Amino acid sequence: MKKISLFILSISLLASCTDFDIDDLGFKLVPIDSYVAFANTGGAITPIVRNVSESSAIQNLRIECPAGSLSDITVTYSFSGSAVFGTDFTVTTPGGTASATGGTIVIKRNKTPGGLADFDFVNLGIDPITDGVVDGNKTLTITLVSAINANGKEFVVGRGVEGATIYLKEAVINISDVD
Ligand SMILES: [Ca+2]
Ligand SMILES: [Ca+2]
Repeated sequence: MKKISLFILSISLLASCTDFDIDDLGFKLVPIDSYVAFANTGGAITPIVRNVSESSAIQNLRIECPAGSLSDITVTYSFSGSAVFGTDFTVTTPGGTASATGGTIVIKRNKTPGGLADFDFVNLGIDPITDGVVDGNKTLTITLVSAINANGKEFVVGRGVEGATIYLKEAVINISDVD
């Protein structure tokens, strides 16, 4: 009889724990968002702004998918600003394309999962052009437009939640004239 009473007491105590949560056990579940975004130095979410000149080396902009992907991701981006593709800068596009309005680049699926170094990413190389013309300073904004993998999964571009600030969807490169 005592055992049965204890059992009933235990059940009623459990039933009264309406706010039971996995956090109560000391665990914290932190999901890794499935987004594609630019990566700033050290994982910072501050805007990416590079101040360079026409004679500067290629600017590698890292585009990452921290949660990884089951297949290669094609990322579409656009250009805006006063810098002109083919005149003020050109692009190195591994597995992608580029034109005056923007282009695509492919994040290859990492074949050796496990560990931070295995995050799926690619570097978009923006190469400033020394044009030999006095043409003033130019600015270039690269905006991520969409990202989809070979399985048809679409990724959110930029970091953050809908309705709030979206981080690292854009990267800005200011190119100063050297002539
Ligand atoms: Ca120029
Ligand atoms: Ca120039």
